[in-house]
Amino acid sequence: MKYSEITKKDLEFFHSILDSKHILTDEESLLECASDKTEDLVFKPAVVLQPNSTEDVSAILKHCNQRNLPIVPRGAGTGLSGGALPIHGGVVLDMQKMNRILNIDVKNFQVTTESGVITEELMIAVRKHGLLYPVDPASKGSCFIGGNIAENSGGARAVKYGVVQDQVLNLEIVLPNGEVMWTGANTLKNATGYNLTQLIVGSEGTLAVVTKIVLKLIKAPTEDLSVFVPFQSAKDACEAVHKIFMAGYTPSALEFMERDAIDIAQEYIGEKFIKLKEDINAALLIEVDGTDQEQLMQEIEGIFDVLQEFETGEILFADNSAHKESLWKVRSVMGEAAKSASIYKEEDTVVPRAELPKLIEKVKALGKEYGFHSVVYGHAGDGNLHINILKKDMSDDHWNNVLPKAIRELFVYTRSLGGTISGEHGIGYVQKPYMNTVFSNTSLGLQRQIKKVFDPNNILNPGKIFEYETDQ
Ligand code: 2HG
Ligand code: ZN
Repeated sequence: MKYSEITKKDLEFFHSILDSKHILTDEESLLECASDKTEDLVFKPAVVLQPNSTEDVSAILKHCNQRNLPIVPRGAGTGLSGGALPIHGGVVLDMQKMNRILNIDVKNFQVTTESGVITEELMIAVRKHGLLYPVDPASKGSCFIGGNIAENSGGARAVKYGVVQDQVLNLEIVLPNGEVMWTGANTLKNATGYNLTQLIVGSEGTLAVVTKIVLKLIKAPTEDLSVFVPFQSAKDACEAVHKIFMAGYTPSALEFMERDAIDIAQEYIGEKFIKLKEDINAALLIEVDGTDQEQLMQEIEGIFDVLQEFETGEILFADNSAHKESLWKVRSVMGEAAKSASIYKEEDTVVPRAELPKLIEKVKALGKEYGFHSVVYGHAGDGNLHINILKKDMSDDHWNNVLPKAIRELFVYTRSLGGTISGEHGIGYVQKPYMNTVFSNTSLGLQRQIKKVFDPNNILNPGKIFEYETDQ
């Protein structure tokens, strides 16, 4: 697909819509929007536009559509599959100015927000009303709620409260031709027509630009307890996960981490909150929440009973909020820490949770076979493992030509366990060669046709999820 170049006339048009300070062409701003948190990839756009309203977004999209200019919506750039990379150059639509929380409807447990709001700010705002927006990605302090919609983000609490798709009631979107529409209704139930809301969730900015979001909220639990359980064997830690659920417990978080991930995270933080004995190779970080401390204690004791059959190390019980924060900090910086150590690729495999032990074993076996080092952690309660493959001193040839074979083998295996290749980070740019490990040509063909219905000129975030015309 050949796109037009941005001309002086295009810039003049953008100046007729936006304040000059929201049209960025300086090198620093272009470079800032040239990458996200995906590997070491860099694609420079020609211009960065910062709309302030739905009307701005509409006028910009309409123009790009008429002029055949590629345009890539961008949140905070924390994505891990390259969804925000402007791989064809063109326009980056930086949503950071659309950062208003529009309405907290305390009677109906709903919030309406613009898409450029930082997720944690939204959480804090609703919390003041005793309400909880429960989707808790590790990057919540910087990521935007709009980016979370685009990628269908999850995070640690998804195991009890669900992922983004479970919280979204309605979306205001702008189509590539500039038309503005709402996808659904602000209701808890909706059996009215096709579910366009859910089609947009997770569509990675390829179908429309999300400008407003209506989310459902819950009454915030008042109590929680966290425990850190070291295991001698990573496979055992994974094995314990489904047994906890089978015994009747639903933790609000159930996170897995390998020894390496804990060590790297603590080194990155510069403090050793958790001291592990030599024989410890993995851990589970378990949280339960509710409104009654005593009941939570009973739940934790019940979970300990389940864990008795495994070789565990000394269990750390977070008995004050500082201790709890330290434990969770180790978990939440894990991704950042692994990525600061080396160039990396991150896989986001997800399987039915009883299959986790097989998945972790396969990852390690493939590492031996293909010569790669992986640091694995993730949302074990959801069957979702983040597999960070570190390049370290691997040759470029091995990295570019051999490693993709190992990844393909891992994905085919994941599929054979009933799983899929992304739980919460999306397909974006880097995972699209692997779409055919999980989808038939019929399915890919249907998905491609949906893209064409929304974006016949393929201007909106082109080259993401799959190629527009053909399979890889
Ligand atoms: C994690 O589990 C996250 O550490 C990292 O998936 C991604 O929050 C993020 O941006
Ligand atoms: Zn995650």
